[in-house]
Amino acid sequence: VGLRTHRIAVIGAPIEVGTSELGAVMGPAALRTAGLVRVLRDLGHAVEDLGDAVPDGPAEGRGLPAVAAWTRALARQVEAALGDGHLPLVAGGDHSLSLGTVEGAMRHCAVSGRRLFVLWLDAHADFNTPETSPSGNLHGMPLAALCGEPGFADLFPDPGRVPLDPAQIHLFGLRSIDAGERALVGARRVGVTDMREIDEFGVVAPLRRILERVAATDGHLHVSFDVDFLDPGIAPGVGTTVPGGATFREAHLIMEMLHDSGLVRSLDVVELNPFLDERGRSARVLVELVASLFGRRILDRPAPAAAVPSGS
Ligand code: HAR
Ligand code: MN
Ligand code: MN
Ligand code: MN
Repeated sequence: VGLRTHRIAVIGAPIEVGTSELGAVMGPAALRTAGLVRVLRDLGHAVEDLGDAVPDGPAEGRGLPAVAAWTRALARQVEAALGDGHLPLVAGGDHSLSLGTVEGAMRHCAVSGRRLFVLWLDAHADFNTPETSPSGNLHGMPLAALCGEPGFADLFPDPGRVPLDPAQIHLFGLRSIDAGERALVGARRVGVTDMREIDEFGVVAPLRRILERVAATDGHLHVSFDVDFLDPGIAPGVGTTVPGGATFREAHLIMEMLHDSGLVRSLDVVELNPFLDERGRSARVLVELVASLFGRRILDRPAPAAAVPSGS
């Protein structure tokens, strides 16, 4: 696997209307401060920092109208970046921003003809509806909304919109799920690799299966990386820490495998809350991991043949 260079469009999404914990609005700035753009350029990528997105409409309060305004803006920007041949890297901001990024990727895939797959690296399933949510926070609901579950009126007003198929989603790292959400994830047959599976088999076997599935159709892999996927011991800067998260080495290996697959075409880095961080630690860990996803490697040796799907 040689060095792949991309044209990367970095888009800040300073959004915290989807959560009750303030501070995620500072996430994009902290990621830039930790060297996000510089690190990618040093790897040889052409990086355009498009600055921070601006909501398309009033975005006050924590309700659906505010999230809808962000969703419109981000969907449009991500679709445009992909159409331009860029790989959009959207830096958040709470996880409701993925309503926009995944929607943008869906619209692009409707044109490119590639099948979209969404890899959701997260402690949570983010598959609540307003009905099942214990908190009412929209960052716990984006996947349900994208899949067309009821209760999200006006978020996607186009009556002809084809919802995301839950079979195109794979939750990875799951260890916190609400009762109603669990029932829904099961009923809709969302792909899941929970922490129990990672404890028993490691990250390589389950991730390889996912990558093989995407590679089979040369699909578009959208990766949505929630900081709380990581163990709070290495990434405390997030409002919803859950014990027992991925270690640095697990996450690092995942990033290397994603890179070697060549399948990632869009990326979210979400839920960083610098107000809760400890001296920039979490932001720095995230930048390290992003660098690995974009080709930083320890040695210039071919990846072990067993670790990557063939043909890429
Ligand atoms: N499941 C809980 C809820 O809906 C917590 C969701 C937290 N979500 C995120 N993103 N931090 O994964 O309120
Ligand atoms: Mn450009
Ligand atoms: Mn999340
Ligand atoms: Mn989460």
